[in-house]
Order: sequence, then C-alpha cells, then structure tokens
Amino acid sequence: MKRQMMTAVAVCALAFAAGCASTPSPAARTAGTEQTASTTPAPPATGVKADYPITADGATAFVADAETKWAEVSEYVARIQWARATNITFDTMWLESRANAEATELQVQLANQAAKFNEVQVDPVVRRKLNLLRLSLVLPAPNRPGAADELAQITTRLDSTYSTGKFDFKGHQITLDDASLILADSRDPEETKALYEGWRTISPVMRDDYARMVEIANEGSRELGFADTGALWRSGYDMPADDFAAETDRLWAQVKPFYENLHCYVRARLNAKYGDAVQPNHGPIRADLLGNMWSQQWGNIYDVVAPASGGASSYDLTELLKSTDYDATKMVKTGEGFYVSMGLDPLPQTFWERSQITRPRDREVVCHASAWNLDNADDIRIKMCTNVNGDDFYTVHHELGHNYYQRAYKNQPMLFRNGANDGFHEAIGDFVGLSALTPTYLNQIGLLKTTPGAEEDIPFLLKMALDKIAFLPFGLMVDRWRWDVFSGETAPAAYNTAWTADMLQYQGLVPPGPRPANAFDPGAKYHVPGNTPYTRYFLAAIYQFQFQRAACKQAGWTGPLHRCSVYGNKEVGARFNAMLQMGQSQPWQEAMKAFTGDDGNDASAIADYFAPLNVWLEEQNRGHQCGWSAA
Ligand code: X8Z
Ligand code: ZN
Repeated sequence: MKRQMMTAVAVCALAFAAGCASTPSPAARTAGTEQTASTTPAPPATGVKADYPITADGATAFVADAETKWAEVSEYVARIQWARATNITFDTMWLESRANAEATELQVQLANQAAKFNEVQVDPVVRRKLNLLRLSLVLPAPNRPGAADELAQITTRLDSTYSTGKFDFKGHQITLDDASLILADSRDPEETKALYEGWRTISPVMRDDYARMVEIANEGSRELGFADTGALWRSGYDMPADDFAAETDRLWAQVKPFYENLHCYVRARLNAKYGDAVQPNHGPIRADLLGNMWSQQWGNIYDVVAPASGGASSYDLTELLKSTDYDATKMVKTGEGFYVSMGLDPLPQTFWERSQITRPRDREVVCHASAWNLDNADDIRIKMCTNVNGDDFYTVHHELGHNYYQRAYKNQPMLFRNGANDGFHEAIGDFVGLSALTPTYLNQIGLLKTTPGAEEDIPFLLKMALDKIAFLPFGLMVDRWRWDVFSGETAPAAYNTAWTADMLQYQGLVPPGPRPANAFDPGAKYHVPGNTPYTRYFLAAIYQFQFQRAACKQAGWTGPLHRCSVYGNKEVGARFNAMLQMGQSQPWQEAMKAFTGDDGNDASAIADYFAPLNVWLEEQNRGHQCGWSAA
C-alpha cells in the first residue's frame, strides 16, 4: 500500500493511503465500472489558493480547502491505481505514474502551506489537521520540476516488476503464488532452496531504481524538515520520532525471549527431521525450511514441529476448507459473516461486484492482498488472488478489517479518515482473526465436527505462535533495514549484505546458500518495492492481543485468552465499532484507551495469551543451547 495521506485507497497498495485509509468523495457518485464517459470527471486541477492569511481564520480556510481538494484528487488517483493494480499494462502504468506524480505534487504543496501556520495559535482540531498534512506523504518529492514525475515512474515500475515476477522452476515459469503454495508443503531441502533462490531472481533489476528512489524521497523529506524519509515515517505516531523508535525497541525486548524459545524449539525439530548437514542444532535456522517465502510466518510447517507426544493438532484448516465446499468467495462471505455477527453492517453489493477475489487468468495484476476504499465512503473492495487454504482464510479476515475500518470512519472530516495509526489499521482484521481461528468458532460454522478439549491447548497455541510470534522480528527488521537505507547508514552497495545481517540479527535466520553478488533480496518482499512502511505490522502483532484481551473481558470471558471468541457478541462489536469510527481524529493513545483502557503499547497481552505455551517451550528446550550469534 502506499503511503500517504488518507487517500481513498488501499491499504497495502502502493501509493497513497497508507495503510488503508480512505477519502470522501465530493459528489457522492456511484462510481462504477458502468459509468459512461460523459460522467467521468476530468482530471482534477491541482492546488488550492496560494495566499491564505497567516492567521487562525486563514488556517481554518486553508484546511477546509485542502480537505475538499484532497477528497477530489484522492478518489481520482485511487481509481487509476485500481485500474493499474488489476490490469498491469504499459498504459495503466503510464496513467498511474502521471496521476501519482500530480497527487504527490499536491500533497507536497499542501504540506508546505500547512507549515506556514506553525507559529499561529489555532484551534486544536485545525492544528491536528495541519500536522497530518505535513506527515501525509510516504515518499515526498522535492519541489523542483520533474522530481515528482521521476519518483512516480520509479514507484510504479518497482511495484509492477514485483507483481509480474516469474522464474523458472523445474522447466516451468512460475509466479509467487505458485511458488508459495509449493514451498508451504515441500519438505525437500533441495526444492525449498530452489524456490527461495528462484523467487529472488526477480529483484536484482530493481536495485538501481530503488537507490534512485531513496535519493529523491530523501531530498523531498528534507525539504519538509525531516532528517530523512525514515525520520518522516517514524513521526506518524503522536510522539517524537526518536521516542517511537525507542518504543519499538522496548516492545521487542519484551517479546524477544519468547521468540528465542520458539526459535530454539523449532530448530531442534528441524534438526531431527533434516539432520546436521541441512539444519544443525545450533546457530541460525535455514530460512527456506520454514514454509514461507520470507520465513515471516511458520505455521505451514506445523506438521514438522508438532508435539512429539499428544498427537496431531486439533485441526488443519487448509484440509478442513478443502474437504468442505469452500471456494474463494465463500471464504470472503464467511469473513463478512463474522463482522456481521458482531452487529456491523453487511458489505455493500458493490463490494461483490467490484472486488478482485481471485487471480484473473487473462492479465497481469498485483496479487499482494489489499483493501481499498475508492471514494472515501462506501466503495470498499478487496483485491486478492485468494487460494483455498488456511493462510488466505486469515488474510480474508485481515483485509475485511481494513474495509470495515474505512467504512466506520467515513463520516469523519476528510483528514481524519484513516486509522488511529497505521498499526491499528493492520490490527483490526487480525483481532477478528484471533476469534475466527479458534476451534470453537470453526465448530460453530460447521468446519470442525467437534470442539477439542484442554489437551489441544498446546498444539493450538504452538500453531498460533508459529505465525504470530515468529512474525515479530520480521515485523521489525524490514523497516530497520529501510531506516538505515534512508539515513545513509546502508549504502546501495551494501543493500543486500545489510538485509542478510538484519535477518540474522533479528530472526536468527540464514539464506540456504551464498547470495549472488547482484542480489537485492529486500526487493523480493512486496512492501519494499511497494513502498509500504512495515513497522505497522509489528505494532499490529502487539495491538491485536491488546484488543483481544479487552474484548474478552468485555464479554465476561474468564477462561484462557486463546480459547475466547467474540463471534456473535454485539456488545463487543458496538464498542469496537465506536473505536473504529474515531478514525484518526484523536491521538492513537485515545483510541486505544477507549476500547481497551490501556495507556499505550503493551506487550503483556501477547504474553498472557501464549503463557501456557511459553512454559511448555521452556521445558522442551531444557538442556539445549538456545540462541545464535549475530556476528
Ligand atoms: O501485507 C499484508 C496484508 C496486506 S496489508 C496482506 N500483511 C503483511 C505481509 O503480508 O507481509 C499481513 C501480514 C503482514
Ligand atoms: Zn493489511
């Protein structure tokens, strides 16, 4: 997703909206593919007036005009972005670059105009909007002719190169989704290595573009008063940028011992399966053995690491979905059903008419899942290449969380139509997913025949930890790498070695073999060429458990947190929706307090949820030398 303001648009798509925000549309049109040319608006002219008085009234007038203008432009740009993301061609790339450049120029202009009111005493709501205008860009262009165009061409090219990437595997050209499906199930280290290395052949071509993009965006960030683009990204959390970085360190220190326990246990089980030559029982883990292209979630290798005693886990969601009559659309309907059970409105008919739920066979698209709001109101959609499996069952709930958030805050003023922070936007659907993955819920919707007893707690928690705990260091390292790139600490020649070093330091992982001299492995992870800030997912991995703990308390649940499901609980739904409706109108700490009562970020909820597993892991690891050397 992209960055940006609160554009109409995608959460997880390039360009504007940063995580899932949206914008209002001025004319409340029923924008649709069926619109005729005569109703199609002309490209919006850029800019608002140049000469507002530098007074409180001037600030109010400027903000009002900026909101109207941004509503108009963001919808226009969102529709072009959707057209490119669902049909990548020379022409749609051309159009998107043009539209993105115009929108960036407008946002830079608005950010600079907002700064003129820095010394003026204004109403707090106006002050918040002025600040948001300054922070709204993910990649600002400098204010010189041609810069926004060059930047936009690079970002569209990077995103499209990633999305159309293919490589040779056993004599066939395969896509990322083909490769991911094989990697999830393969237990042949030669094959997993070939898939890991094969996918990374798509990205060396991106490296020079990426380096140039960093230069331009840094120039733009400095013009807006930030040290570099990383500093701009860290400034969007209602606290000083340095405090935010320190806060992520603090949270990581809280959860790291748990990750190290999981790492130690999984390494021993991989060693038992593959032997010392493939995976030694000391040091880092070989990244391709973990069932995911970036080793960011490890749930796909549950069968390899399942408790030796006590039998299999209570369920294999992929098997359940496949052996029942699930297809992609039924998975999305099921996800909608969860939100509706909490008292939220069904998705609009246009969602079903306009979403891309499966990969079209006749054209190139951006398959990385995203959720969009095209008109900043009700034109919400997902864009996925859904497969029938457990991973995509989770992703459907995740994406719908973005859409429900977007719709909930649609009545806020334009500049507040966004998540409380970008981590909130990512955490909404994940919170719902925590209930939707419980055996109790799967039994309620008929996927699971019986609800297992307490003997299945450890298998269930282990499976959840393979996804949720394994993700934490990855959620951190992507932007640690980018922060160093933007600050100049990591020069282009060191892009790949720095990435590999961060993998080792944070995740305790190594590639399956030496990387080639031209490797650009960060480019093989969507959010890098897609320019989606990633710390949001680290935050979401913490927030979703804070939401879960609070919701289960509201529901009167007194059992273990991991068995709690809020399915059907309209009281929790109403309180949750009240937080969603706040959008970005107040500092995120207020939204957190409103729903959870918590004062801020708190990793203790994740510890509560997984407490029984952590005890169990420590027993399993007794006598093992855990950890790895990052040197
Ligand atoms: O990008 C996503 C979502 C869209 S916002 C599918 N996620 C991250 C990823 O895939 O790397 C969700 C989990 C983390
Ligand atoms: Zn998301």
